[in-house]
Amino acid sequence: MPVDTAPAGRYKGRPNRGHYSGVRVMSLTMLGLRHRVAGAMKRLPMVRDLLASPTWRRPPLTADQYGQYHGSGHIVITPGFPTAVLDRAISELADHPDMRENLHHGSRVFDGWKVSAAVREIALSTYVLRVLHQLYGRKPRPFQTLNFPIGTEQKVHSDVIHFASDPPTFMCGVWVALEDIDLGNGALVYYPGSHKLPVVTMEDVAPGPGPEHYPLYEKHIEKMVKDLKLEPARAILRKGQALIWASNLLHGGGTHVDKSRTRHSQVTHYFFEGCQYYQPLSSYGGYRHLKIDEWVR
Ligand SMILES: O=C(O)CCC(=O)C(=O)O
Repeated sequence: MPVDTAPAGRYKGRPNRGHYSGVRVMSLTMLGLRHRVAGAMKRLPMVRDLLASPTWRRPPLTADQYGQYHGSGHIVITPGFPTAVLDRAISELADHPDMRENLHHGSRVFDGWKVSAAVREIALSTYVLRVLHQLYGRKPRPFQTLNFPIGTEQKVHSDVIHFASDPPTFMCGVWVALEDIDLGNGALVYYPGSHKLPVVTMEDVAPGPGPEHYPLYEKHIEKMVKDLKLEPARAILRKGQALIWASNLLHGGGTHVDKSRTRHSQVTHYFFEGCQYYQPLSSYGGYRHLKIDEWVR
């Protein structure tokens, strides 16, 4: 079970920048003005001193937590998201067809941040961004949100097969429990320490890349977990807690036993500044299928 060692009450969600009833209405002029005002504020001597003060600059995680993350490939944090924000991340997507029609274990809303201010606020939480900056020494760049109504039961995988960076390992997932998660409603399963195993590529397991060969990858990982006798852990989380996993940590959706329950959750995937980003599933030989989606903003 993951250890929750992060301090509570550190939430500094970003203010709603122009989402109203799910529609982005802020103009570019407003955005420019906001940047100019923020820049001017930062130049004020008092604000400059405050930003330079040791308290402000102190990293959010302890050295032990830093070591735990890099040693095991995961950490549970409590960013202190207001309950209202967590609830709105559910309610603002409630009418989305993928949240209500023919629910199945693949059901999810891609990039809900574009229509839900709360989803965006979670993805851009200042506390989470500071934690990630500390863990990776580079500025985090969120590039995708996924919101799930029920457990995915997704087979065990490493995110590197989907999202890779050069230099490697500069990618992670932050999975936020929007309600209490336990063994009954699809708690994530993951394998502590597995991020240190060699990266498995499509070339290792299939005649070539391409989503059509992905089942071969899943089979290979299943066998590898068995052969190496890897010990699973389950992410039992309280509402508002978040599990961060390193890109190569093996993980998947646990069985959603109690079908009468939901498993509302949000994962945000992050890259880090200054890398090349690509999708191994569509890359082959020397060719890299670059990932140039929008950043969450
Ligand atoms: O939420 C889940 O059950 C699985 C999520 C996952 O594996 C991922 O985002 O990579």
